[in-house]
Amino acid sequence: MTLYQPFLDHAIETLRSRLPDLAPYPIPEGYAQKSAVTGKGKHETTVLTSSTGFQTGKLRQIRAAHVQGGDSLQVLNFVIFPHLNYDLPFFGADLVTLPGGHLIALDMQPLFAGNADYEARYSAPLMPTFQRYQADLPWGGDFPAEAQPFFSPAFLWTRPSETEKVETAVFNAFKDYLDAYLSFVDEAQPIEDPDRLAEIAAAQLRYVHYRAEKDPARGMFRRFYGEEWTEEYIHGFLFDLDRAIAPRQTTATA
Ligand code: DBV
Repeated sequence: MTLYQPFLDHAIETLRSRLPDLAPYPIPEGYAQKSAVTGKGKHETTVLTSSTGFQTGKLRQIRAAHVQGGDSLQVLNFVIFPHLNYDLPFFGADLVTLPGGHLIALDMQPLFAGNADYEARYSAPLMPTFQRYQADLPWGGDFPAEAQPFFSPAFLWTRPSETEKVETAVFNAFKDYLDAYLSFVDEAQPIEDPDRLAEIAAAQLRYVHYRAEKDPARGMFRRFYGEEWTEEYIHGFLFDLDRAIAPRQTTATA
């Protein structure tokens, strides 16, 4: 069973058709695909994590982590990181299916939370769409307070119990949010002002440091693939801005 493959297929097809300069984003050796067998006897399942990466002139990294572990573990984590000379928000989709149900986080995550001008540019145009889906996808309840500054007023956060909701309303919201995001990308102009550039870099690093340190998936990845693989996956691919800014000398691995 795969629940989020259609989301990933749609995203890749849309990126290919709307971003003429789409190019691959390098994925470290041993990280594009990783599988592990878990469980015993008839509960034995294979958990496969597949990674996809792209980049364009305006977008530093477009990446997807797709975890497929049978009916009770399906995850698509799809994030777009703009280059540091654009003040575009992040496109953040965290689509998680666990035995307890579905957890859906979909947002255009702001660089500057609570900033009226920024919200007018990057959230207001999305609010009618947000309101339309919120009627069908009620608020998912509490989530870490420290994560709140990283979400916009259009944050679609919901925990539907019905899989059919994911296949219809969530899928349509994902498509509409991605479509709106790519229109923001089309309009985006490079920033030259040094102070503004410094603010953008600080905001992106704040977001990446928080997500890398608090990645709710860390425990899951460690369980399946071990700590070393997990830390390198998080810091070397999923949230790799530090490496992109100051590429470290890769020590020759024994
Ligand atoms: N989350 C990731 C990556 C994942 C992933 C790379 C590839 O950032 C999966 C895998 N997210 C994942 C899993 C869970 C969550 C939870 C497996 C469930 C963990 C569990 O309950 O066992 C949005 N993701 C969450 C939660 C939120 C998000 C709010 C619930 C966390 C909680 O309740 O403690 N997107 C996520 C997030 C931020 C964001 C936390 C913060 C800025 O942008």
